[in-house]
Amino acid sequence: RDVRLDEGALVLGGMARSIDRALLDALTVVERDAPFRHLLTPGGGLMSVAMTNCGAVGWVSDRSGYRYDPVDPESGKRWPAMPAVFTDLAARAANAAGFREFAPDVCLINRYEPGARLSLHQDRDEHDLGHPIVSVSLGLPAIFLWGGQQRVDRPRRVPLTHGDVVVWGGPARMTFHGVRALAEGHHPLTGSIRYNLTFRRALPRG
Ligand code: MD5
Ligand code: FE
Repeated sequence: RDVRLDEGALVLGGMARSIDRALLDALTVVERDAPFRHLLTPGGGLMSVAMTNCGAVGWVSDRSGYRYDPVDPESGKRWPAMPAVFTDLAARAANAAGFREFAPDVCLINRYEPGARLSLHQDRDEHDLGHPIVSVSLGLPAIFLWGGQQRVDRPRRVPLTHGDVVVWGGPARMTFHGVRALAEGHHPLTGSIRYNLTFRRALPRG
């Protein structure tokens, strides 16, 4: 069930399934203090994916650009702490892919409703791109688009389902990627929603 997509990208099929309820319960707590919101892009459009964060910083976007911010601009307060069940899973997944002592300082949480999508992009707002990103899919399945090092490279379609964990690192870290528009459906734990948790090391240590 574990598939290496390429050097540096490892799919740990279903790794989070056994703790799915604990993850979703923890998400409910995060959401209470930092509700999901549709961010404005620098171009002025609203993202179809709704987002929130937990950890020392959070990824945000507005008319001025993208950044990691220690404060949630909606509340003016710090982001909720990262739940232990999140931190523990991220560290175990990174270890399984050969990244020792991964200490994420942010978990960006994406919420997809039917029709929501993520167009092809690279994740390059983090200080040290040597750290991996760990992503956890929960709820409805999605088709992940796994491109190349250049935007024009034709992406492969990778189905990601409930409980799948992917570790993206090394040469894969800067790959162009996206998520196709979510199809309608029903999942017993999330209803008509897909969640994706992405664990990142955004800031330098210290
Ligand atoms: C998602 N989220 O399914 C994806 C999963 C995001 C985002 O893309 O930026 O929030 S993370 C997929 C990912 C992260 C870093 C590198 C690569 C893929 N990659 O090299 O393909 O909501
Ligand atoms: Fe991304």
